[in-house]
This record gives sequence, structure tokens and C-alpha cells, in this order.
Amino acid sequence: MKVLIGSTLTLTKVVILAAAVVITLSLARQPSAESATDTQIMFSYSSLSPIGAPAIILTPNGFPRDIYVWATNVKEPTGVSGFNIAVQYDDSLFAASAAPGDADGIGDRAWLQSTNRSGACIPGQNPQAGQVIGLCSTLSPPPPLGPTGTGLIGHLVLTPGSEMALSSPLAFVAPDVGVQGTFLLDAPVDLDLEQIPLTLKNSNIVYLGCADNSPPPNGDGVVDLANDILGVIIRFQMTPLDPDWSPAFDINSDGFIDLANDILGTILQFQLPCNQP
Ligand SMILES: [Ca+2]
Ligand SMILES: [Ca+2]
Ligand SMILES: [Ca+2]
Repeated sequence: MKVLIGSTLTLTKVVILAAAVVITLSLARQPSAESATDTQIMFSYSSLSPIGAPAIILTPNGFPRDIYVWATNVKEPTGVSGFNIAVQYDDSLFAASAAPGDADGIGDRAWLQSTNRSGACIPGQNPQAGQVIGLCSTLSPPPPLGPTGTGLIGHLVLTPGSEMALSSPLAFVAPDVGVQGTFLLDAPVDLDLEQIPLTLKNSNIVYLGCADNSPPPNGDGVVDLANDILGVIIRFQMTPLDPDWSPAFDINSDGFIDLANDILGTILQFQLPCNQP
């Protein structure tokens, strides 16, 4: 998002703009009524719908984030009989793994089994550092055929480290030769198992300080409107010279409360849990 800030921008304008951003974000998080035309594999914040997650906020030393993997708009007539998910990330900044207790890895087989095919998932064997892999397949030849349309295929947990950074990619590994990539397989009706053409939609991890600044000293564990969003908005353009300055609201720690980093960065954490170090 590109925002131009004029030097004469008033606090009122900032409040109006911030409110518009909140409304836009809440609309953007609703599932789209009409779906895109292309088959995709994407990350989503939600286990209920593929709302997408182009930017995922992690707070160094903060809580783990659940991120879900969705296959969308599968039109392959035979449906999906198996898939492979391989995710690449910067392991110096966070860890990506299956959820605690999810013994069969990051892949989720419920959608794969939804047409009454029996399936199994296994965690990826010997993934490289900074990769997490899950494989799921339905073992029997058709019939029945596999599922089409849109389904949840994976669940991973991102656990932040202590390092601060600007951003880093959370990317699906493409299925190149000799690589355990990310792909969907059709159902082998004619004993010819093929990958279904699709687009891999990657995400970006954005690192921000925890924007929970509610009293008492270490916040109340969630980014709220009354304390945290309004708290940073009323400090717009403040520096450490202001009597109401609080470094906690300066979530990118540059000594200035601005719109693009601190106010929008706080708004983007609305209703998310985080913890102050
Ligand atoms: Ca699993
Ligand atoms: Ca709060
Ligand atoms: Ca700042």
C-alpha cells in the first residue's frame, strides 16, 4: 500500500484514513463471492476459507501463528488424488512446522478423503534446512474420483525467533526436476498420474513489534481498538521529545510515530494476540 503523507495532514485526516483502512481490511477478509478462475495453492490465515495471506505479521519473541494451505478452483475432471506441499522460509527468523500433535505432518487429508477415498499423509523426509514438507495421497485407483473445487490441504505453525527483520518470503517450492516441490496430482483414471496445472501464491512475512500497549505494563495480550490502535493514532508524528511519547507505540523502533509503519502496522495486528518481551 502506498500512502503519501503531506506535512499539513491533520490528525483528523489520519483517523479517517485509519478507519477506512480498518473497513477495507475487514472487507478484504471476507471470502470473495465470485472465485478466481485459476487453480492455485495459497496460504490463508483461516482454516475455514482461502482468504489469502499476502503479508503475515510475526512478532519477534511473540506467539506462534497458525497458517493454512488451500487448493482453490480445481477443475480437473478426475479430481485430486494426492498432493505435496513444500514450503521454504528463512530459518534464522522463525521456525515452520506441523501443529503440535499433528503426527502426519503439515498435510491435511480430510479434503482428499471427502469423496470416500482413503488416504494417508507423511511428513517430508530429510527436508533441507529452512524447508518443511508434507505429502498426502489416496492410495486406491478410482472410482471414486477425487475432490474438485476448493479445499484445505495443509496447516503449519510459524514460531517467531528473537531476531527483528524487515520482511522475508514464505514460499512454496516449485516442483522442479529432482525437487520435492508443491503440486496436486490428478486421479489416475488411465493409470497416468499427472500434475494439475496451477499457480503457487507465495506470501511475505513482515516483522513488527507487538502493538499491544494496553495497561498494565505489559499489555492485555491482544491488539485492540481502544488502547492500541487509538493509542498509536493520537501519537501520530510524535518523537521522544513529546511528553506523551512512549517507545512501545513506535513498533518499528525508529524514534518517530508514522502512518506507514506504526499506525498501519498496529492496524494490521488488530485482534491478533501478541506478547511484549
Ligand atoms: Ca497433518
Ligand atoms: Ca491491547
Ligand atoms: Ca516508527
